Amino acid sequence: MADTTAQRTLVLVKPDGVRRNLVGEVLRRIEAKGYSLVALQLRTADRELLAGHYAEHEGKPFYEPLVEFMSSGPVVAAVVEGHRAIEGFRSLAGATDPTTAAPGTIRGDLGRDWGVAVQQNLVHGSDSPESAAREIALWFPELG
Ligand code: RTP
Ligand code: MG
Repeated sequence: MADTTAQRTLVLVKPDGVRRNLVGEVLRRIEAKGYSLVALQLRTADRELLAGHYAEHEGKPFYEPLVEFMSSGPVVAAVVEGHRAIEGFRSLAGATDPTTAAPGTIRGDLGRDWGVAVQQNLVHGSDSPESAAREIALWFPELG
């Protein structure tokens, strides 16, 4: 029977994760969970792409520093597929704030937010099927 729970989600390894050579570790955790990579790229995002990606946060106090940080170096963007992958990857990532993210999660195990803003939390994952579709179309228009 076809798996009707299969989903695609957009994952980013943020500039702090790439700078700290944690790309392999993040992808390892994704694959170990049983998810598959559908698309993968390394690129430095421009402000236009990030404005689309973070449209929901425009106007919030952390928006400008977030866009500044996210365009400060290359990110790895991946389309990840699997059983309830949207919720599942957010569970792998852990809470937004690395200090309080649970041990066993990417942010909880690997996050180093001391002395820096909470925005440096290594990864992004889409938060709903609607966000996933929108974000995948932004980062990988060829998949549309
Ligand atoms: P993400 O979108 O990156 O997967 O993270 P999230 O859902 O856990 O967090 P969200 O609320 O969507 O916020 C997006 C990113 O903005 C930065 N942020 N900074 N108070 C702050 O300084 C603050 N709040 C959020 C984080 O990088 C967060 O991941
Ligand atoms: Mg979010």
